Parts: sequence; structure tokens; C-alpha cells
Amino acid sequence: MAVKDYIRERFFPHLWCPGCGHGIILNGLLRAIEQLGLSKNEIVMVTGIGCSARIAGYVDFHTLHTLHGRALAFATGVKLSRSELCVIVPMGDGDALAIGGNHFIHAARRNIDITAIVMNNRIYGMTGGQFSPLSGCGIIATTAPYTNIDHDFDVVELAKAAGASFVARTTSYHVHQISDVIKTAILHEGFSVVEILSQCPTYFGRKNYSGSAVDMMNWYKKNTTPIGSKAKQENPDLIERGVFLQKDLPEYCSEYDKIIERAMKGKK
Ligand SMILES: Cc1ncc(C[n+]2csc(CCOP(=O)(O)OP(=O)(O)O)c2C)c(N)n1
Ligand code: SF4
Repeated sequence: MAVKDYIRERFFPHLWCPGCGHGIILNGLLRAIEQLGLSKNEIVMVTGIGCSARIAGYVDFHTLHTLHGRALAFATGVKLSRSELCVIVPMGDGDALAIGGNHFIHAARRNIDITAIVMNNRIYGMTGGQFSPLSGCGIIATTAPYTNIDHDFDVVELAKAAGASFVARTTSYHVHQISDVIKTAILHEGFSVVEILSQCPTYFGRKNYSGSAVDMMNWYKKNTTPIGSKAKQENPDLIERGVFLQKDLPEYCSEYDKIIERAMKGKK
């Protein structure tokens, strides 16, 4: 199937601003799905609310555009009732880790077979540039005009500590890596977290004098490095990219099926 067959062309042009990183993530995701040869009918995309969450409108899968922060809760219900389906949950940083933070850690703890994609632009794009738990200290936001003093979460460390069995990070600059890690995440049986740094030139960029969208992507190029590289040893401030964790752990739906089987047999 060609990439364009996975798109709802009737909803284009999309609402993302020129230069927004979210469209690049959509492209990478669709290429991953095309390369895996998945049919539209076997994929469910669940999203909350945000510029990132609008992604569910543009793909011709089964889609649920739900409540801000609650995508993983809806997705857990879908996966538990139809575990044969591939469930993908793209979220903004606010959606995933502010209002949705509790759902995030518990979905990870259960190791339910869902692919969670954190489209991290370090700001609330849709609502006008408020800071998020991933903005970090020193960032200017609509709600922090004199700079933000809240420390940020490290998504990779948080996901690992909460129990996710696959954890990766890349950026909107690294387009091939986006498809590669999403493919591996979908194939992995368990809760997979893929963090993708994504530029919001309209709010994050403008408020923080980051330059154009191209400048912001060049920042990702210059300030990230493959995991364990020599460059990282020389410059610890570089952000690592790649697959941080991939391990086999009991998956939630499979474990639940075993409980059902035991209950049916009346065995404790
Ligand atoms: C319960 C609830 N609270 C707040 C909002 C308002 N709201 C909509 S999107 C959003 C944040 C969007 O930021 P993020 O999730 O980081 O996604 P982005 O728009 O940056 O892609 C907020 C606070 C809402 N829709 N529902
Ligand atoms: S406000 Fe930011 S996140 Fe939203 S579409 Fe525009 S550039 Fe993208």
C-alpha cells in the first residue's frame, strides 16, 4: 500500500503551522507503517487534545480523538478488548506528561502492548505557548515570561523507571530514524515509548529566540548524538538518540488472558 493510501486527503490542508515538526512525525510514522506492510484495518490510533493530537484526523486508520491527557486510558480499553489490533498513541508533551502523566506511568507499569509517541515540542502549542513538564528551566513561555523555574522530566528515564519495555528517542531532523524506531516499537510486544523532539516555531521558537524552523532542526542536529558516542563522552550536554531499552517482559493482555482462562476453569 502506498503512503498516500493511509491518509484522509479530505482533511487536508492540515492545521499545523508552516515549519511545525509534527507533520514530519506524521510522515515518519506513515513510512514505518508502509514498510511494515500493515493494513489500515489492523491499526487503531488514539489521541487526546493538542496540535499533536490532531494527527489522528489525518490518518485513515480506526481513530479515536478523545480527551486531553486521556488517550492512554482509552487506548488501554481498546487494546484489552481487541488485543490483536496495533494500537498507536501519539501525544504532545503536555498531553502525555502534564494532565496525562498518571496514565503514562501506569500504562508503562502494566507493560500493555501500545506504542506511545511523545511529540515533544516543550510547550503547549495549541493553547498559546504555556510551559509544560518538558519545557525545563530557563525556557520562556506565555505563563513564564521571566523564564520557567520548574525542572523537566527526562522522558526516557521516566519511561524506563515506570516499567516500559521499549524506550527510544529521536528528533524531527532525523527522519529515517523516526521510521526506524517507530517500526521497532510497533513490532515490540509491550509498552513502547518513542520520544521525538519536534519544533514549534510559532510559540517555543518565537518566545525563545530560536530562529526559524530550519534553525530549530539544525539545533537538533548539532545538539544530539547517537547513544554512547564519543561525542557524548566529550560533551555530556549532548542529548542522546537511539534505542535505550528493549527487553522482554510479560505483556498485560497476555497475562489478562491467562487470568480469564484460570477463572473459567475455576482455578485460583
Ligand atoms: C481537560 C482539559 N484541560 C485543558 C485543555 C486545554 N488544552 C488543549 S490542548 C492543551 C495542551 C496542548 O499541548 P501539548 O499536549 O504539549 O500538545 P501540542 O499542542 O504542543 O502539540 C491544553 C492545555 C483541554 N482541552 N482539556
Ligand atoms: S502552534 Fe506550534 S505545535 Fe501547534 S501547529 Fe503551530 S508550530 Fe505546531
